[in-house]
Amino acid sequence: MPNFTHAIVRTPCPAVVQGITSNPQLGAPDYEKALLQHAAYVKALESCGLAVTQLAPEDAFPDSCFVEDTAVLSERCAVITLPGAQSRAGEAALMAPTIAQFYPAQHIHTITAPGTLEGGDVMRVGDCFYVGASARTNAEGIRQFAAFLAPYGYTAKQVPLRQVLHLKTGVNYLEDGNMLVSGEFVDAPQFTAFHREVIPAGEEYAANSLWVNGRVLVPEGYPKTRAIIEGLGYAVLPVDTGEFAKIDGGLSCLSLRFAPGGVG
Ligand code: CIR
Repeated sequence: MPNFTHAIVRTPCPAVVQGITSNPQLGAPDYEKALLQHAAYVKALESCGLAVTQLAPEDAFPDSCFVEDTAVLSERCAVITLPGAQSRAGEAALMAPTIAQFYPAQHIHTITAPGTLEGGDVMRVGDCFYVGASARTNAEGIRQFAAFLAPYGYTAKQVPLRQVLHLKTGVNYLEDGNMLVSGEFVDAPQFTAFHREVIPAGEEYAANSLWVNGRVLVPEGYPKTRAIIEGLGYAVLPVDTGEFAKIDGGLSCLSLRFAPGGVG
């Protein structure tokens, strides 16, 4: 995978305190803290060499800081998604004009109803895109996605998913053949060819650690996972995402990372 040159983020809006959550017992995010954590996240991306486009907060969409779910970006093409969460469906159209600044129109494709797909369900390994068939991403969305990618020489492989929100909630590729796996993905047959590191019990949230240009962003507060990743030889950048964790958001969800126009 080529290094990323760009990232897109969206500043959390005040309504982020009403973001969708499967863990209401954790309480709502503190808005001011979320803003500070988001700013530190942007700095971490910049320190990895990315030019970060920061979009304005959108209060109509509480979860709109989780831009990863609105698009899948590669060197050769861009796919605007259609989030399966009803309150988030409009976020994709909101992102489209920004994508158009980076990709020629003929290389931008858009998932349409009845298809749904969220970027958190897409994990790239080289030219293969694994797609979680989740409550948010349906078979028709995956079919459209695979058809969009095929002419560019990319493939899409469906991964069944039963327990977690998105595919990348539980499994992430760190490049170099290394993969972090947790829960239902520990023995998933799709991933047995990789060097898999199992996330220790109690640190499942850190399965969503993020490779960026040879370094790995790791959520703060997960020392065992950090040690595992350092043991693989990566320099680690700890980033506090505690406020986003309260509404099921992880490190990858908060940005789109890409290198447009690298190939073809
Ligand atoms: C949601 O439920 O959609 C948000 N509260 C969290 C989205 C997390 N996104 C991601 O994992 N890519």
